[in-house]
Amino acid sequence: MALTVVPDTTSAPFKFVGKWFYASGGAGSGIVLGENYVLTAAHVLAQMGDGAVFIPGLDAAGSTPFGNTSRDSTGPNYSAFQPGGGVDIAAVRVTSNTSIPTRDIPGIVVFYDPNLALGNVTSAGYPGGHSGMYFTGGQIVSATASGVVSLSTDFTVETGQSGSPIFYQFDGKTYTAGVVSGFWLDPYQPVGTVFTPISYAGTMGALKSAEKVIDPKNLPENLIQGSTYGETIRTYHRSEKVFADAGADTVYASLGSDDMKGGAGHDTVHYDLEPEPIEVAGGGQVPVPPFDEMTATVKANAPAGSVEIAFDDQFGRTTQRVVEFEEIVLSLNADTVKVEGGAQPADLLIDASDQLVGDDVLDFSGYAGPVYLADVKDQSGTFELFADRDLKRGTGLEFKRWCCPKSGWNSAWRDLR
Ligand SMILES: [Ca+2]
Ligand SMILES: [Ca+2]
Ligand SMILES: [Ca+2]
Repeated sequence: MALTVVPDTTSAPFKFVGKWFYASGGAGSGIVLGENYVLTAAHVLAQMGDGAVFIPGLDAAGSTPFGNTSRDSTGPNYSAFQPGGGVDIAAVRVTSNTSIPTRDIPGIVVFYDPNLALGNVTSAGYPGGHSGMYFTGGQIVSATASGVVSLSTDFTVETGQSGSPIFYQFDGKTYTAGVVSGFWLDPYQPVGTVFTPISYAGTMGALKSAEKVIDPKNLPENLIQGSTYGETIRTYHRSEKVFADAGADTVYASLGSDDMKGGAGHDTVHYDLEPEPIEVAGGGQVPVPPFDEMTATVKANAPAGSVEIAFDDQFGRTTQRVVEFEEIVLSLNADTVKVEGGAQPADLLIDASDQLVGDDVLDFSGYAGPVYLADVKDQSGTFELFADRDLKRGTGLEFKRWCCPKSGWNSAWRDLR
């Protein structure tokens, strides 16, 4: 669509879009990405210089409804730049977020196959030949594996719009899929860069430097869209919605109130990797308890095996929901695994990593579906395991011993070997 003036730059998502004023003259566009970060094109970062100023919501009259902020040259930034039409995306550290509420910022969407981004997108930015913020839209018509996208020629891009967000709608919400990089002439061809798992990891790493002390409930929620192939999906400190889709997928859990859907295929979610330590204001690090005091509950009457995983982090109790996962690998600190009636995962595997101790509980007494246990044993004498029927041993897994039906559970441990 032709460039259309944004009538109200204080409405979402436009209030997060802003104009970069380079230190030595010149200008670009960008969007507030998170606490103390602005997303833009890497070539905009390369040109802006120290002291560049970013003004979100700037309108044609020159009013600055959310104040302004400036580049924090001490970083850390994330920048991926392949000059000459390649990857061109950057997360730039700024000195403050002005007065914009962090939680209302559009989340990031990352596609494990960039071709999944094909389709309708929109953008807003600051074309240099006009005053004020302008809106445009069109389609992503092709994408490379590294996330370089070609936009339809009706997606109008002029000088100055470099670094404008590419907005993607999903489920009624606006997400930021990447940025406008620029355009080719003769023939006219607007181009951009969308997030890939690599740039998402780098961006989340930079964001974490500012967001690690913020409860994920007060941060935007990101969207991770897997492909129809099996893949390894890593999650980060923000709350994330994960659609692993078809294929045998492996997801590594992290912090935040994540919702994960495994889709078709034999899918595994790991809660056994320690989250990165948290750096605290004033210096020093606090190790994050590795999914401490964890409970896993298969909810009653949940369709297709909805499992709630709860753990304690530095912000208190966090609950994540996983559905359509066949294997759940728990941390060494798993304390309660309670499987209630109604849910029917195809094969629920609990890997307790040989560390259930003390008053830990494994309770399958109300569950009718198949449950596989790996590496579970009593280490200190009071571990309880309830089961109304035979449990099963996972293929190739070390299965120690199991207990009899609940009615006589403490009478006879059995050795499966
Ligand atoms: Ca997949
Ligand atoms: Ca997360
Ligand atoms: Ca899958």
